[in-house]
Amino acid sequence: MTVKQVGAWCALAVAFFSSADAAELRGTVRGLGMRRGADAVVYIDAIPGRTFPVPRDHAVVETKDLVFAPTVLPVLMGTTVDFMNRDEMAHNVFSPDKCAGKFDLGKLAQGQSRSHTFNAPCTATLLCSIHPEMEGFILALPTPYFSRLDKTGAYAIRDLPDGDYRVKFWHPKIGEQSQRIKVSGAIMVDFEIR
Ligand SMILES: [Cu+2]
Repeated sequence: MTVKQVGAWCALAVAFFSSADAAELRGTVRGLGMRRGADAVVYIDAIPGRTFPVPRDHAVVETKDLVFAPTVLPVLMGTTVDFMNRDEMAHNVFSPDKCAGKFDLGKLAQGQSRSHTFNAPCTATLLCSIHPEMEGFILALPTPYFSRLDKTGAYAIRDLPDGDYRVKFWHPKIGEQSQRIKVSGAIMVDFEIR
């Protein structure tokens, strides 16, 4: 079966495959370029009537070599993120975004860590008041069904119940793209960014 749609976020092909595990949505995103792939996220948008328990484990973003690492981090909303400074110099972490609570963690010395909890769906920009060139992103998402792209542009969203979903793509330079996909069992969907 082939799905063709007009628009920047285009499903190239849909194929069904048998998997030993439960349902799964996976495939590749083409047209991004290798270097930019790691900053891209594919995720399932909010599912009406479904909520998910807040993860107990904290996620971690480091400031290292004058960058936020990882640059883009997807988390389930409700997740607490620890910001750890691994550089010798001091850093600051703040976000001007309302959906992230416009937080400011102050000055972090080497080895220092401070936390913030992302309670609402948000594409939160992370900035450092000391180094204006630093920029990172936390994607606080409404479902735990998300995947960062690997080096080959592949993504995999596992344990996804059957359903009709809005699949979204996000990249800091490209923005958000969205498409409905019907998931039944294990399904493979390749996308192309135009
Ligand atoms: Cu800094």
